[in-house]
Amino acid sequence: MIKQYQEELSLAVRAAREAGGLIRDKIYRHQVTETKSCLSDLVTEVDRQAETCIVRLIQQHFPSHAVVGEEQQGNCAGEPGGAMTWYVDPLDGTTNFVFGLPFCAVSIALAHHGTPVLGVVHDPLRDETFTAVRDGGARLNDSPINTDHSIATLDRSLLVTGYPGNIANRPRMHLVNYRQLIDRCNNLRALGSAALELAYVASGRLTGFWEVSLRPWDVAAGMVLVEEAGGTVSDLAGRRLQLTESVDIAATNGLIHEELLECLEWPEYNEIK
Ligand code: 2AM
Ligand code: CA
Ligand code: CA
Ligand code: CA
Repeated sequence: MIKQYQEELSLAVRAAREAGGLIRDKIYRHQVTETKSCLSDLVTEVDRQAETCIVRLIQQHFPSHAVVGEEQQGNCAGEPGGAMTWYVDPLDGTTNFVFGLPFCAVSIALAHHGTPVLGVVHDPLRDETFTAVRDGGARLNDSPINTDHSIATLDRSLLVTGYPGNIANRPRMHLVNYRQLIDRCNNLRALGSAALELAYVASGRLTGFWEVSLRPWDVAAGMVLVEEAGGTVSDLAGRRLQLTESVDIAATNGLIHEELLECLEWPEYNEIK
């Protein structure tokens, strides 16, 4: 079998580890923070430095590829409109990072005509690198990983969700979903890094994840990880996930997917009401 995207994978791992070094060096120090769209939307020098480091490496090695990064403020490096687009979240879990809560990650994905084909999520504080290439399986460092197929019902599932901070326009939907699921699952967490939470679903540490109003760089890498680890990823209506401006995502071990979706409201529901 011809292994695809191996050069891209090594570069993504190298970039994620370099950026991760910056995060590891700075996490327990005081952070100078700025706010973006609202008071809870934080950014630090480390977010920007890590992104510069990753984008520079990608552009050096793959000058014809487009690169979309969270801190580029809408500017896309490289050639937009081509077949290959990288999605870079240099520091996923900035709020945790700012507070010194050790749960954050670097997330790098490559998409081919909009379909994510490669994902790397690197946790610099535990030195854990989750990788996956489409049709090539998922790994944690050098070992293959799988979603947890020993759990088939919500009442045995450890679920995770998040509050992206920009849900002000959909608070009701968020509370309804939270209320529904807390009653139905074994337990529910909110750990603050969507990329790392998806990597944990891929490696079986969590059974399922949902979150609304995320951005493509939050989910693109984790989506490949979960699918390659044997899980299922969709939007909240069960359709194939598209990397649009705003992303609502459900990702599970596959076995609980339908039951999770049955408990979740999806945005169109609000519009219909
Ligand atoms: P970030 O740390 O890269 O911004 C937390 O639920 C998840 O939502 C994280 O992956 C976080 O990514 C993302 N997120 C997006 N917008 C956010 C915001 N305004 N405040 C906090 N988290 C946000
Ligand atoms: Ca952010
Ligand atoms: Ca993010
Ligand atoms: Ca980020």
